[in-house]
Amino acid sequence: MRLSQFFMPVLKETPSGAEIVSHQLMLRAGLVRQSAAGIYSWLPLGLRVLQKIEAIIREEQNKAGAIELLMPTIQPAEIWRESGRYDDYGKEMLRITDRHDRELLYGPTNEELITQIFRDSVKSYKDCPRTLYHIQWKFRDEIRPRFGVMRGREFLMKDAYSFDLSKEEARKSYQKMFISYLRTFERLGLKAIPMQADTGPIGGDLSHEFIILADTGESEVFCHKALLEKSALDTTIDFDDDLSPMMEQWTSHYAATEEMHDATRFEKEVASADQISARGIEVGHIFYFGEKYTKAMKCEVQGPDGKLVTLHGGSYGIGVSRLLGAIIEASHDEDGIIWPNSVAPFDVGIINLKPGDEATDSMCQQFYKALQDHGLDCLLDDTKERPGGKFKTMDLIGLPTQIIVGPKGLKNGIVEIKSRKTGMRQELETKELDIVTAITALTNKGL
Ligand code: P5A
Repeated sequence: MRLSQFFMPVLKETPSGAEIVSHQLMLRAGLVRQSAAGIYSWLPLGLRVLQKIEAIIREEQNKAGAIELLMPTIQPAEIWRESGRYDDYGKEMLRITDRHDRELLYGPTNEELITQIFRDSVKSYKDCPRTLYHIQWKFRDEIRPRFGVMRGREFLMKDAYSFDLSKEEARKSYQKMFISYLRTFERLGLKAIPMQADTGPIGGDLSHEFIILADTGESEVFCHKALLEKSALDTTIDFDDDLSPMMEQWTSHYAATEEMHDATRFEKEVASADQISARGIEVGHIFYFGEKYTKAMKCEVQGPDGKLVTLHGGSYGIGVSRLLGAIIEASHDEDGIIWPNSVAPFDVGIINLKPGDEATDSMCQQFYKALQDHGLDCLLDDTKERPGGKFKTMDLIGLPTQIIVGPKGLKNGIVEIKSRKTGMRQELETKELDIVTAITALTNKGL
């Protein structure tokens, strides 16, 4: 993409009213614009990141055996009456009446709708277990939408729902999602800690929140330090294997959200040097709720013995749009965003220091083409802005690698490569012209 032809309205000043750094940077870097309180338009740069996050989530859901479908944003009120949640949900639910006076709502979550679909389509134990998911916009009329996309009213969620024949089987489905979440967040460049959590309006008796530690987080959390050093990507995982040993490794240390925190237990189980008490951002939340929805909505199948079995359910959410904010909170400096490679809107930014200079234009073009040919996405700054402004913008939008090309360097046969993360710069001779291989090597070395 050429910046001169792109749509990337960056702001020089920090907009007033944006309280936390991720919100400020999302506005300044031209990722989102507010349309109404807690409702955002996704500008091209922000949309690219959102789509990259979605792709990683989708890959990991599929690996764990979940199957994608797509449910609508608008749901009929009657299924929520069936489950008994229509009145409970209160003012957070956006209720709509259509021209025929039918009651509809903008879905805040989809337990009811998926249970209806499953109930009406699956009749036999042979079609269980199944975990179905979608990535769809939700609406919750939060009293205090704040911090930009972190607590929005309209927000994008990945929500999965499992249907099993027994509690025992349901626990296995829960474990698959639990491990899949650890892998997902790690691929997004985040250290997410699973913590015992409260089930709130979703219900049930087993639940974990996945928490990113950040000073600007909305909840207070408590855990053992060891959880910060673990990785779920170290080992290859077969989701058909028994996942209990791996679960055990992650759940044996103390980790709890404020609602579930037990100070006495914390003191007893964790040496004071290992205690972490911090603020956190909830990027995922999983629930096992058994027969809560399936019983009320008569979601049952015929078992092997011909008797009807009420299915056991769980639901599993990831805050897709919130993740942009969380990633930025976890990865930025005073100059701007530092995107992890896996979600960066472009892999490389090329800065043309003197558009119009023939040699410079031609070298930029060569890089641009060679990188694209190697499957790397490039943003080429070919605008007339002065160099200082270009450097600032490139740092602000946080692409992992920058290539700086100008007439002076070229006279000496040199371009500069800069890593956004480390700030390290390296000169590269233009005559060693397998330049992309050179960049790839440098990037892998963590330049
Ligand atoms: C699980 C999936 C549920 O709704 N039903 C379907 C269950 N869980 S949850 O915890 O309420 O939400 C799941 C995740 O969505 C994100 N989230 C939000 N993101 C932005 N703005 C909001 N107002 C908002 N509310 C929830 C969180 O990441 C949460 O973990």
